[in-house]
Amino acid sequence: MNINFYNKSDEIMDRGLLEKKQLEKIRSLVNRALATPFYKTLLADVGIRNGKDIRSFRDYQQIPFTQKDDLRKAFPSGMLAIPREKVIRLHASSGTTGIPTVIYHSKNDIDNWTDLLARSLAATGCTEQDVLQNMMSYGLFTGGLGMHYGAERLGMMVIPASAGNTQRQLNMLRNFAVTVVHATPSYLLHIYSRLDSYGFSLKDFNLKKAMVGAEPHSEDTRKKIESLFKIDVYNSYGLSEMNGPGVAFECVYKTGMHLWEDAYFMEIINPDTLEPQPEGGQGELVLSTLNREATPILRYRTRDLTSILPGACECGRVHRRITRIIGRSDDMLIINGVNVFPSQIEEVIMRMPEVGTNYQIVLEKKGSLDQIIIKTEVHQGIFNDNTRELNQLSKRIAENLKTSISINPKVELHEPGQLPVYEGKAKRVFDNREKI
Ligand code: DLL
Repeated sequence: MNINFYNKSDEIMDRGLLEKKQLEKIRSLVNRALATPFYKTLLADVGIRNGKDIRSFRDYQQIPFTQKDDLRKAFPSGMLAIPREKVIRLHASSGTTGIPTVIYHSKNDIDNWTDLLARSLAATGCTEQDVLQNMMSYGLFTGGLGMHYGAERLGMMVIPASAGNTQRQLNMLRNFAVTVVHATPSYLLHIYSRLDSYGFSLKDFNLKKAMVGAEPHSEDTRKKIESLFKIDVYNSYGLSEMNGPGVAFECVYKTGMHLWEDAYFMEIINPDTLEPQPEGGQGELVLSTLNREATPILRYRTRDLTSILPGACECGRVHRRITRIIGRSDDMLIINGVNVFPSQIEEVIMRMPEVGTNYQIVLEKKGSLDQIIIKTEVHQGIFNDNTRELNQLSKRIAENLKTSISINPKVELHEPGQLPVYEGKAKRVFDNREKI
């Protein structure tokens, strides 16, 4: 196996040295965090006034967790740790109504993140010989720009295709002899299903690898994409609160994702008791941004469920591997890569006076893409009117959901009393997609 390194000394080092560096980085991270109003209060409550107060990892574990809601409450800049003029970019998490979670980046932050992606791509065997077509959306979402910078840094030729427009994607794949694509797994399967109808066949392409992430997918889905396209597919994990892609990435051995431990400190906790899990136990991933300047984050509850794989990887990297994400400890849905909480859907539809009180959110696979169906009861009066009005109402509900939370649902209207009523906790979400 050909093993490539982007910066070998950062990837292969003594574990003891890595841990020593991590503790030093935690101390300076705490000092940076103390510059924000949010952490100043949070840390003072547990008696931490200086990074020096963290003498061991045990001390570190006294720091309270940070949650998505804390980031929302700190909107727009309660977690900004550096002067505004030192910020060169912001990203915000997708799919949130009203208050997004905003992450600011300094020049060093972008530089470090870029290095992590260059390192990740190199770990999959990418080199400057490769041409990467980036099919993740460019914008506030981190999948576009994050990967773009990393691939450029490695010297790859990057095509900033962004998401959607399948025919154009296929043309570019062929015309520029693309060797690597970056996309959600569901979009790659969708593209495959459209090859024939757009008059393409695999022979038109020079594709060798795909980097897939941003949404949960199973080992079978990976294998399916590999065998359909006859390429290698690598799992890429990340979240905007931790920069975006480039938090954990598979190497050529494809046996779990190396979590870049010189940039992120990881713990696995039991999401119910919040206690650390024993070695190798499955639980929720908690991360700290060891290097970040603009928006330092301590002990962030990702809500993603995984475990740390035992033993060393054959590639020799010191950074431990996590399993693919097997679910989430909250109710966040990921629909074609877009993150949505059911409560956000409820907020949008309940704002409309024609809509009744009962609704359901149904998720299905339509071909390889996710389809979301909103079934909602509407007031009786509307059913007495003509179908044109009903059609207009479904269209308006769909449009409101599209503009406020970027989902594209099919809307089904029901007469009052038609949807099931639950005595206890209402079941609103019916996820009929493949389970991992
Ligand atoms: O999805 C960042 C990203 C972009 C990762 C491109 C990989 C590739 P967010 O929009 O903040 O950021 O969504 C983060 O998506 O907490 C997971 O629940 C889920 N997720 C991301 N990657 C994977 C993956 C980006 N490989 C949320 N497998 C995370 C399963 C994933 N779930």
